[in-house]
Amino acid sequence: AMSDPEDCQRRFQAAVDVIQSLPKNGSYRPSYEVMLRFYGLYKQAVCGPCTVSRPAFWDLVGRYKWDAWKQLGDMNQETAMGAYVEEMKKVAQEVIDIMPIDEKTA
Ligand code: ST9
Repeated sequence: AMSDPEDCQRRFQAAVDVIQSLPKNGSYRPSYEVMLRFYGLYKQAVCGPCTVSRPAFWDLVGRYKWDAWKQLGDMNQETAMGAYVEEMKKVAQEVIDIMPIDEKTA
């Protein structure tokens, strides 16, 4: 069932595997906003709430990443896994809607 914790974990792992196996440079360029959304949910799902301290001011990327994770507060790990999967479905659908047919295999 959808609410089964093992099912949730399996779907999440499948989504993580897909994203980790995508080429770094492809015809689709995810926005920073999209990447940060995936990042925050991934950290929340895998590590739980963010308890580390905010990176130093010169580490801009580190701070954006930290903020994306921190803002999820105490969202529980299963909820984060579900949201990650939903986010991937949403982005995949956007890619399908936007891309010309011949670029989908490029
Ligand atoms: C293209 C093909 O054009 C055609 C379109 C296909 C459409 C498919 C649609 C599906 C959705 C796509 C969404 C993409 C957005 C991805 C954003 C991810 C941030 N999720 O181990 P490290 C963290 S494709 C989130 O050093 P790796 C990890 O905790 C063209 N975060 O690096 C660490 O942070 P910290 C576009 C994850 O293993 C940091 O990332 N291609 C995940 O070398 C670095 O980890 C792409 O967008 C995860 N699954 O790289 C490529 N795993 O240190 C997308 C790890 O703070 N993939 N992290 O703990 C990638 O960029 C990389 O595989 C990676 C991991 C960054 C996710």
